[in-house]
Amino acid sequence: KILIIGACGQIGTELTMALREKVGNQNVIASDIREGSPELMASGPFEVADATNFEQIQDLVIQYEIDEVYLMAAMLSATAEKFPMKGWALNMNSLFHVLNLAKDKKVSKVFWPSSIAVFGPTTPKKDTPQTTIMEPSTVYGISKQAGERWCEYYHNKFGVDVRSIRYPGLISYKTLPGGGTTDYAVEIYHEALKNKKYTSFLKEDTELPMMFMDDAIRATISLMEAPAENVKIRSSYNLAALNFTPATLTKAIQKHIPEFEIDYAPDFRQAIADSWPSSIDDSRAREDWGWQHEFDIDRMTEEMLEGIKEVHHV
Ligand code: VAH
Repeated sequence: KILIIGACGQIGTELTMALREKVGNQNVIASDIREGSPELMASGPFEVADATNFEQIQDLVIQYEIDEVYLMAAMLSATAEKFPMKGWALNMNSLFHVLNLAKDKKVSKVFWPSSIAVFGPTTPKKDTPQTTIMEPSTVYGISKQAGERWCEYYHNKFGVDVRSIRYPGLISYKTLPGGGTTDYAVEIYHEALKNKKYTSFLKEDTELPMMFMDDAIRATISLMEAPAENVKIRSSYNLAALNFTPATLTKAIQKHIPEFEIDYAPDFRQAIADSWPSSIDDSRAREDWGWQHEFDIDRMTEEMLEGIKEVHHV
């Protein structure tokens, strides 16, 4: 049985639907601090739980005889800058609860998401290597770097089978992201369809590593299904698909909506984006467990525009 904590989030929602498709609805228990989309709620067991409350998580693990936990609950980069201590508490305490349940053999496998936010202003920005200087300058990035250290420690010290991916900015249409710095790349599609114009909170030449959600979900499941001996990195794997700027994304959208216009009004999130890499070297994920992205910017743009029309009736 699988427990997904944070099942109503941007990744959690699609991960829940994909895993239910794969292993059967009743074998995937979705949990979050509040209820989720009607589609998610209708598709299988759901439990309201606080990811920072050990007893609540332990009760779910025992009650449903959980084998694997995907811990997708977190406070993202922009919001965590507004509430540093809440962001640290949520991102770290939830991880300790799940790692300790695994250490006590109450669960056999853990997935925990890291992020390109673990890299900072002193990290090489182009083709950022798997192992390199990491001085994250955001609360979220600090929590992800610390989390990676703890995952590797619990694996090496207690044999915990925890696996992790440093997600780039993720782009999807089934749920709106909350509080991220890469969210402009989701909002822009909704605005292009609704208003044919968008004001970007990042400058036009801000290049960031990005990925369509379908690729991210497939990578997550592929890593979790890989033989343990192939998962040689137990901090977190670099993962990449594409990297683009708001200007490049605008051109991809204008192929479908020629009259779409963008203007730029950078806000506090520009400094966060400026501290992150512009492209990632994910050769270790390709070598160790056969990662290969499938969506380029044009295919992603088609999927996003079609998906938004369908799901949000624009
Ligand atoms: C954020 N979408 O913007 C997340 C992600 C790399 C970006 O961590 O905070």
